[in-house]
Amino acid sequence: MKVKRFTASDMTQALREVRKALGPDAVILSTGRLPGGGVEITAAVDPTLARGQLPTSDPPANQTADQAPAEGVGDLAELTRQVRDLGQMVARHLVLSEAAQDFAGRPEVAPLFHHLRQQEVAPALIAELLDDLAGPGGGNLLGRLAIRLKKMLNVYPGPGPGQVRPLVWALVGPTGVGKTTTVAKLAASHALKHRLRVGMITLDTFRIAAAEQLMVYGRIMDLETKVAANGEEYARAVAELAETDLILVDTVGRSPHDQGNLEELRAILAAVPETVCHLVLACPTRDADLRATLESFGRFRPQSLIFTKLDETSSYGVILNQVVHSGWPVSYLACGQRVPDDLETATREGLARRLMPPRGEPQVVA
Ligand SMILES: Nc1nc2c(ncn2[C@@H]2O[C@H](COP(=O)(O)OP(=O)(O)OP(=O)(O)O)[C@@H](O)[C@H]2O)c(=O)[nH]1
Ligand SMILES: [Mg+2]
Repeated sequence: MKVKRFTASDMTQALREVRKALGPDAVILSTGRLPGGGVEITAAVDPTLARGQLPTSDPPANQTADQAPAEGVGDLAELTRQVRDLGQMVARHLVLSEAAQDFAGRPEVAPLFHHLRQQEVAPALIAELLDDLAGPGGGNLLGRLAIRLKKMLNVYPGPGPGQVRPLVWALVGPTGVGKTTTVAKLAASHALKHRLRVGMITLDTFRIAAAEQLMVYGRIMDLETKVAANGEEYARAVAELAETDLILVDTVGRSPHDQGNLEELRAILAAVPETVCHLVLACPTRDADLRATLESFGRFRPQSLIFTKLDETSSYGVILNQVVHSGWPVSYLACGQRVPDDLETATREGLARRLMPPRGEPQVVA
């Protein structure tokens, strides 16, 4: 843990210094006003949790998937997580109240500050987005904010040219986030719109009727669909679908705190080394829970994030927060239950638009 003290003329400047020195995952330990004017922040960062270097939760080299961790180790990890979440919550509160004072004194950016706060964008990112936004010449604040948002957001470029076919995409994620529905949407859009040969495999033999759920989609779309219960069957199913362009793999939903079952799923997917995992997350999920999910599912080395259930919320800040925190790009957005209509390919423009104030809101011109 690296702890440092920063002083500056105002809170925004101090936060900028914190971010520059310690990165976006810095936790604010204390803030205060200096007697002679100006502010001070004491901040800390845990280098093992730095942005874009999410722990993969891989078991130690000498620990196999079926070996349970020593008694008490899981409890300690959970306690550490809770203390960290609590620290982040307090820090968020402190930064927000301090930043609110700063931005409230600047009427040209105050409405944008409140809008981004409503969107639940992380305080440190709000400070970065609004810092010096007005600039000396004033000008189009909204335009500049949109540009900054697009720069921060990162989208999946898709498979590179010349990628060996078939592509094998597995959707992993917590329970009930929409993995199976999204597999069906992706299958429909790639088979019907892009005219690719698509096959599907479900590894979900855990839940009653889960495999049947995908088989039904397969029958409706006339796509070959297979069920696999272990690594060997998975490898065989992929081999049998060798004539396709894209194989979509549905997986069983697992809690991010269920390390044993996650490891079991990882071992099954490892039977086909060319498997590319995409992590499915429901947008109406608390930021801290998403963070824990990203850390836990880091073991799958996902190449992209898919956000679902955007239709069930009007706050999209968690998408920006997680993209910046993890360094992983967004590939698709699911905005409803209809297969295949409610799926869109993520673009920087589309994501930034969702985070911007709606058109009807008063324009902020410096
Ligand atoms: N509103 C909304 N509902 C969705 C969306 N995607 C999926 N759902 C619904 O969410 C519920 C769960 O979807 P599934 O596709 O079965 O989720 P899953 O992740 O496969 O669930 P498990 O296999 O049990 O882990 C269903 O009622 C879906 O219709 C979405 O984008 N918006
Ligand atoms: Mg499912």
